[in-house]
Amino acid sequence: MTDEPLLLRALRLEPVPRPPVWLMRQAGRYMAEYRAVRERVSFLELCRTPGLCARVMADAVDRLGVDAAIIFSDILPILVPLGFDLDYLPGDGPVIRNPFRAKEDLARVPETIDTGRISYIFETVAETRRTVPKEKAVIGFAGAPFTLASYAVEGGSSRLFARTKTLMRTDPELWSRLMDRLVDAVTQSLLGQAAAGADALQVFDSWAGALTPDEYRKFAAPYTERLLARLAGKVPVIYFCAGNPALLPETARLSAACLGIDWRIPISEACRIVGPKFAVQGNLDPTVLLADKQTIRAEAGRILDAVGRRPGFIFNLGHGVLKETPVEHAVELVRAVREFAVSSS
Ligand code: 1CP
Repeated sequence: MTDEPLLLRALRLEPVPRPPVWLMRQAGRYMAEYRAVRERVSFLELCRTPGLCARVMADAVDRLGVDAAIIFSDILPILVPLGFDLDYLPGDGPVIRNPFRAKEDLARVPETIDTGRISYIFETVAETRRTVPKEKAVIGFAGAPFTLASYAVEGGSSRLFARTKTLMRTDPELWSRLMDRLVDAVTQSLLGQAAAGADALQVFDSWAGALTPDEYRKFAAPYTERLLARLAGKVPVIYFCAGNPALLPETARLSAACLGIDWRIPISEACRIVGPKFAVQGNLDPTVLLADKQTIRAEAGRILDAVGRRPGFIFNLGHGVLKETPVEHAVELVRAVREFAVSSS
């Protein structure tokens, strides 16, 4: 018996006794233990305290019975060494007080970041690796360049990404200079996380789904590809692009080991589009976890029956756990996936 994490075997498309399972945003506000920690420290302080990050994630992994620990961190703190003034406001989410809007703003975005300013992320990886059992994979992560640019330009969360799209269309040269700097910073972060002991890395492109396939090909994919190419041969990378199944044929050209699939497309259809060369991860609608346990089992079963035996299938949600989710429902989902045996017919 090997204690190599199931997730790593699945990422290499090797046979596994059952699909590995973990949940995006598996530690967070839906868990009482997490809320108790947050009563004592702010979110940014928590991110900057590796021992506490490792504890928060290890407790969630233990409670849920999942096969992987994603490090407890966030995609946005990388913007701080890039010259952005980031804060998280209770209820409103992230804010960037000095957003990127014009040519003059480029001068305050360094070409390379001082990685000393994100060393707490690397320490969180190392500490999480020391804390969780060795048969569980530790996943490092970062935001994709487009998604990070959208926060930098909008100054926070957005629904329409109007400023971001206007900048990229009206000043493609400035857009590309900003994206180059994001690619470099994210590359430094992910290489550092790999060196600190991450078994796999995930790149979150949460908002690239707002683009058309043409725009994605022009304004987002080349930068993501440059990032992925720099990580090639180091550790396997999962690329998760949410919100727009029309982008799948584009994402299937990228140098990732695995593609994350949201819930807006049947998983069998997504697998057909991306072909056999990628592992695939997803795609249960996170709102299913708000329903009763019987419904949760039925919906998970539907996905497992369709692709549970496909080499390289990793069970996950189609986006992050919602904060209204009852923890026992998430536990029940993981139990249902763990009961699925690949050899049964
Ligand atoms: O306590 C709090 O109020 C903070 C809430 C919170 C948490 C728990 C934020 C603020 N970030 C996180 C942790 C986090 N973020 C993790 C690690 C925990 C885990 O997965 O279990 C990860 C992987 C992320 C990644 C993240 N942050 C993404 C990509 C995934 C996704 O959901 O699309 C994005 C877009 C963010 C930005 C962000 N950070 C926090 C919030 C509320 C948001 C989203 C804001 C928005 O909708 O624009």
